[in-house]
Amino acid sequence: MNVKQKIDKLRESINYHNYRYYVLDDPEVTDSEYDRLLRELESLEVEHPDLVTSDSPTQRVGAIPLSAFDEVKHSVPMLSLGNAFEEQEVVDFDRRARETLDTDSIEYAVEPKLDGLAISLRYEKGILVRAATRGDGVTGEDVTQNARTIETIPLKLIGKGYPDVLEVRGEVIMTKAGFEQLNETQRKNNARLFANPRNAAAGSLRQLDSKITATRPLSFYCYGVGEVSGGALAEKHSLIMKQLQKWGIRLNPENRVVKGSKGCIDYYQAIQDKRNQLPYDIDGVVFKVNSLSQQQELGFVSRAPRWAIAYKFPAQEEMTVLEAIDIQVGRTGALTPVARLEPVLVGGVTVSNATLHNQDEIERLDVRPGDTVIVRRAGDVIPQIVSVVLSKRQGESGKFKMPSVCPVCGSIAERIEGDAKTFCTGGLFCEAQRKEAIKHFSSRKALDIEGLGDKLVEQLVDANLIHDVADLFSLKLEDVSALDRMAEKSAQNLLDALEKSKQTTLERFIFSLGIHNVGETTARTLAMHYGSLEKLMQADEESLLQVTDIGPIVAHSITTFFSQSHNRDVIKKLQQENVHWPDIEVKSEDELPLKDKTFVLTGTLTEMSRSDAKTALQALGAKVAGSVSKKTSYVVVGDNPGSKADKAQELGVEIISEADMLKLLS
Ligand code: 9MJ
Repeated sequence: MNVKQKIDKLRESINYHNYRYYVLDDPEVTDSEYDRLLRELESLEVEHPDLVTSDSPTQRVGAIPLSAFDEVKHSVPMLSLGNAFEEQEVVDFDRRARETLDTDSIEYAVEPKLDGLAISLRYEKGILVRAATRGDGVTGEDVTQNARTIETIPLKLIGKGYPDVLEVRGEVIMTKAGFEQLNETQRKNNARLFANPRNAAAGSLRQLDSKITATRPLSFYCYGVGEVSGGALAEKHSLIMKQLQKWGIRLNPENRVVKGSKGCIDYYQAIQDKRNQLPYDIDGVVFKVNSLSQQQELGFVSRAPRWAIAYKFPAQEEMTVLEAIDIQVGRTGALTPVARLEPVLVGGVTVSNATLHNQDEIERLDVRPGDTVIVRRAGDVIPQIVSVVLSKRQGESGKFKMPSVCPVCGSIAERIEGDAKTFCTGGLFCEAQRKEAIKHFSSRKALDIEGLGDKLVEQLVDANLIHDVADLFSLKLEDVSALDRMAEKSAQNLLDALEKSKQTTLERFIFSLGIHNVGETTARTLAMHYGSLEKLMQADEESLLQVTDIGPIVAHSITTFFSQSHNRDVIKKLQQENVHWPDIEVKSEDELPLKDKTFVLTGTLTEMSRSDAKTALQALGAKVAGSVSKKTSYVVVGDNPGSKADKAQELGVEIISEADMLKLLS
């Protein structure tokens, strides 16, 4: 086989696997096998650039950015659809069609109505030569470069028998999951958020730089054809769709064929019931007379066919007035602004609240009490405010600002740089956080109170038996055994476990306080550095910044926590209940046990993350390096270690397991 034949074979194989994966949703090879084929093709093409063709599966991205889109005149206009909002309109549509056709019953091809952007893909001799948006139906924009980056759009048809010219029409969409992910990335990059998947799909397809489009999770479903010449297609819409599928075009798996208006209405119901489970947004269903000769007989009114109709679901977006912005304190202490709305029916459900996420979101929307807003409810998700109708803003309501104290407990509420959320710093004290704080306090890595699970904490708080963590230690046997499903024996076990937990370690105690940004590793570092709680409580930010791996955010969280009298009160109460620990002899830098030792970590650790292991090693004076050299003292090998383990062997550096490292740490 010569190189050209090899390349052709690889392309054919990749196109076939794309078809199995995207069109049939039934892959024949693993992702890694697919990647291997693609890489093999890529490297052959690098060696033989003269053999690269534009329909090669390696050539999806790469064109240089455009300054504007060219216009494309559609050779066959792209249709719009008439709408029905009520059952009666569907019944009337079917009756009119039956009368025109002089028949008792009509067969319909029925499809979900995807909420994306219509696109026309022109294949000439099986090669994608142009992609155009719908535009006004007569003239659209040439988005070929962008469409080529969408993996569900084949660059080349597979199989045989397709017409010389075949325009495939359908919808470019973004899945709900893809949309959420994209907005998450946009949020992280401080970039503009998209209001809904449709806008995100539109914004992504209409990028002048196709490299950006390539990063966006777009996909394509076909629902019709435009120009067909140099070959003929089947006599029914549903059969044409099946032909296209065989040539590698993706169809919606929900497409069906039904009889009469009853079949159409039943389908509408079935899809509506499924709407929230579908991975993409739809705004209704489409009914199409299946027979092409019947379609021809029915003809058009202006640009909408008399043989098709869209039956729309109730809208998911409505307009209403934002009455106020309230603050809710979550179980983790996060302060979340909540929009109180004048109640409005959205998609059949009355909406009176919507989340506003955080200060950034409020600023992005520039939403103020009194504003008229667009509210969107998609499925089960919490309703969102999409935008403000600025033209309806009256007077000058001030911009909204997050409060500086927690509305539940009055503790300082803080937004730390780099975090979008504002948090209450009341920790142990805040009623909103009470249950979570107590669960954390008793958890395995904190005071490790055996038998005090999440359910029991909730019962104890709900029964008003405890208000803060210190109250745990004054629980009485009769109180506990009176709880649901609590026999005297297990109540006594709990009291014993509480008694036992009083003897703890400094690092566990620091961790148990639930100070923001202080996890178990930081707690250990602090314990080792300060040796006693008193010293830690007295430390100022400057002192804290001297501690290994403690930066300004963590330092600030710690000083804020201890600066609040109610937090100090709870600690005092705990000590009065005889929660105690031995102080730690603080070693100077020179005395640290792993001083002069250099560690390299490789592979996945199971007991702690690599970064926690690094901090723990550093706390004992060790250095942690990124690569193995003769100076390395130990290479710690986790699961699936990389080449560092081989290098260690080569250099004769001692290799130890994660368990060995934990022994050194303890
Ligand atoms: C959508 N948007 O899903 C049509 N559509 O047919 C389906 N749109 C359509 N069909 C003719 N499934 C014109 C538009």
